[in-house]
Amino acid sequence: MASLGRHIIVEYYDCAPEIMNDVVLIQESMEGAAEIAGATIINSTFHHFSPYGVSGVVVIEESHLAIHTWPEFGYASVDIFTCGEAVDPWISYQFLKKAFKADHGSAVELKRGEMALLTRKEFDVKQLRDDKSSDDGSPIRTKDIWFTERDDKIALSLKHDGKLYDVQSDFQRVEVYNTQAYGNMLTLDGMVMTTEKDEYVYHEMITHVPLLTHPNPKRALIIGGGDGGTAREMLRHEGLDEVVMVEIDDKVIEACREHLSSIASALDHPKLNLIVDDGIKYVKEAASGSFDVVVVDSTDPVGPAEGLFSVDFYKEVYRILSDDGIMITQSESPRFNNKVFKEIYEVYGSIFGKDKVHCYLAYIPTYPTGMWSFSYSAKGDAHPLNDFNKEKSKKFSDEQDLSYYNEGIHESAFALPNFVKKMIK
Ligand code: SPD
Repeated sequence: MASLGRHIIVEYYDCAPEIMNDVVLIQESMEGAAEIAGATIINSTFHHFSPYGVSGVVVIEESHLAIHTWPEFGYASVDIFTCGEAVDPWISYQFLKKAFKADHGSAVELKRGEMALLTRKEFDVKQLRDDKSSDDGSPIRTKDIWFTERDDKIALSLKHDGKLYDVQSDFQRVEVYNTQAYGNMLTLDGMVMTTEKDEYVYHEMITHVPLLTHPNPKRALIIGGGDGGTAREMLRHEGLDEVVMVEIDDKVIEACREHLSSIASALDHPKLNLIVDDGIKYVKEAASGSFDVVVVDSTDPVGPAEGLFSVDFYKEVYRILSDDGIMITQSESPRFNNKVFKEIYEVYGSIFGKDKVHCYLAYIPTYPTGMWSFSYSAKGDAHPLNDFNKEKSKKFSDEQDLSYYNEGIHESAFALPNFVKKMIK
């Protein structure tokens, strides 16, 4: 052997872009490439980046295989480094070229640790060795796949066991991941929308605050909310006669019915009128004064939800509210989306009147920064603190066995940190 190891540095061009963005398939291919070459896998870690791109490494007893992909160029850069004679890295190279459907590839081989240049050092090998008495000698294999929602400056990563749903709808990429910490998770265009384990914070806060403040809500409208969580919470309020929900994307509903059934559990409720259509159009065509509560349960202001953040849309919402009606919106993270946050509060103030608009907060670990805001805007005089009935709220929370909302949370959610107060002053 003329060297300790062989390192081939590989370029794969014109690969299938959808493969270059499929973290599960890439991980399986990289592990397959290691195994077919005769390597022993110890561990592998892969990340999917939002909106696209995959990085990962497979650690093998004989060294490692690493990858980074650029789906937008159909390109992958790969390192295959093997030590000893037993593993042939060129077998991995050929395997991956096929797996990635690469039109062409190129590779250079470097000899690592030229024997001619190495001198064996004298040392006591026993002292450097781990105590092996407690293990049976076989490597423990572990596997990590990560979903990452990434912005320019911050990222949120969640480890998962694979993707359960992946459809490009007419509006957005709809995916469901099986995360290890938060259960099944819905993402739209690579952004976390809801997870089984923390969804209750968002859905309880977006519904019970207005419904326990309004004196006698009868008709409620949800714009968006295709996962069904907001509808599920609303339908706990027996006084409501009807809940209309207008979701633009039937694939979101399909994904959640199939994989987030605890959130989508009320989508067939007899009082729910579920409409698959454009919420902006629905609001424009709805009769004036026809809803007591309107909840805008939207995605972030990019893609299909952009129009839900416009002045014209909120003016229409104002029009369709009854005289003492309340509008609630998810109003992003004050820290993370500070520009949008400031702008929308200005708009709400200009439509409802400054003193009729209030911001409240909740803590949602899977959203950027964890601090999330909701806006409360009243057409009439319903004040979220002066007009809410503490006893009724406590009774409701106890009877319904809620996980987040209670009378104390209702009040304290409106206590804002100074930096948030300044932003909406
Ligand atoms: N960045 C996350 C914003 C998500 C807001 N909507 C979530 C929908 C849950 N029903």
